[in-house]
Amino acid sequence: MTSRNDELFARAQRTIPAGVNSPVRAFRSVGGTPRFFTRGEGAYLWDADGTRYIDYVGSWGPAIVGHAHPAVVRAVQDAAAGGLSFGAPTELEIVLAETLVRRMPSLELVRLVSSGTEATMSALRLARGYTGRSKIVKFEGCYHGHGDSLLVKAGSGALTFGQPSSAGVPSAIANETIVLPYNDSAAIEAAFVAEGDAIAGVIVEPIAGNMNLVMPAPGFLEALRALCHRYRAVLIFDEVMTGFRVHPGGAQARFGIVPDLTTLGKVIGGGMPVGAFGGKRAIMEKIAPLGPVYQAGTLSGNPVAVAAGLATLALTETPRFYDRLSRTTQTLTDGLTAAARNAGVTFCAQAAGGMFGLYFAADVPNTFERVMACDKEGFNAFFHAMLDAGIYLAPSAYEAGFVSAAHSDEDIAATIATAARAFAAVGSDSAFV
Ligand code: HOZ
Repeated sequence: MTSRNDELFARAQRTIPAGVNSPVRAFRSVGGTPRFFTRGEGAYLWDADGTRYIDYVGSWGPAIVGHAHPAVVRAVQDAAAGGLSFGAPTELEIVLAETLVRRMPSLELVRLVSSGTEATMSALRLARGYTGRSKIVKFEGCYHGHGDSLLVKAGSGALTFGQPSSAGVPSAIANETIVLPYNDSAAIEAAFVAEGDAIAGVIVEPIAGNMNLVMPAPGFLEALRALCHRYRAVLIFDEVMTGFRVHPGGAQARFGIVPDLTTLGKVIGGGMPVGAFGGKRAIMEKIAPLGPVYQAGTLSGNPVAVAAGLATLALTETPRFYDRLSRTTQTLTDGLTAAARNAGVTFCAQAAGGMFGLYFAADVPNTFERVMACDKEGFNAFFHAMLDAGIYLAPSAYEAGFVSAAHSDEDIAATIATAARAFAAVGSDSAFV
């Protein structure tokens, strides 16, 4: 019998490229039919066939308090009733800026935009405008949205589909991007020695979440900080994913490193389109109309989106919010690791705050090469076994997973029990062990 998901997927492909509005959603890497969701509540999603899933994608990060939290929905309804968009300043956007600055003190000034991609594109332009230099350093497997300068050896969907460097990016732009291996302090030092006076900035995911999940090696972020300081380049932490997800003050607070600029998104919009970039006053003052670097947006600081973000951030400020979120995520990854071991499956997992990585490998990878060496077929088999049993994981071996405050102990236990059956059922498959 054809499912409603199949029907919708066939229909979608008639008018939308590959039937989706963002590539990873197409399930091309794992195969099969994407689920078309009709509803989300707490830790759960329901698809067009009425099937319920425990959700570990969380809209790719924003849903940190779970789906449709009543306080967030109320804030959105109240804001919407007062008008959807004015294209003019509101008090609420000041409150969001004040909240971000309080929680992330490296932000001396912050500007709101509508997506993480916009935030990273603007931060790069600002780094170039501030320094008067043109080259940007990024790391292989890191993804910073789909801006031209950043789609060179990128992670996420670009990596998933084997096109880490996009067609359509002029070589004149790609040539301004220096790509180095993540976690390789010697390589970045060598790049600065060779081209230090041409490097405007270094952009990095302080925990990489778009090539599965890769933690920074001890000393790596410190080396970036010291080198950017020495060569007067702008250090940009892309915290679109990690911001207010791995620590109350983001990855920069977790590791005690102060970047020059930070980009944010996802959690700060609570599921609505909000991004932000901010940092040192002297750099941010180069932004128009204070300075010569232009950036603008009709929907920037949109009142409904800002209301959702503020309500979400307020919910994360309850005592022990991050302790519990981290514990829940750790319980999940410990349980999955134990279930795989019992089934004799080569697998490991790790948690970072409310993010996690799953690896069909003996050891947790700390480089791009080691991520690429993980057993992708094993992941795909596991993904489908879990999906069939009502657990929704990211449909790619190269994406991090996300846990929300709405995931109960029972949800985690049910997920581990399901994984134990999935590992046992497919564990004897040679592609999986
Ligand atoms: N690039 C996003 C994950 N890292 C996926 C965005 C989406 O499909 O919504």
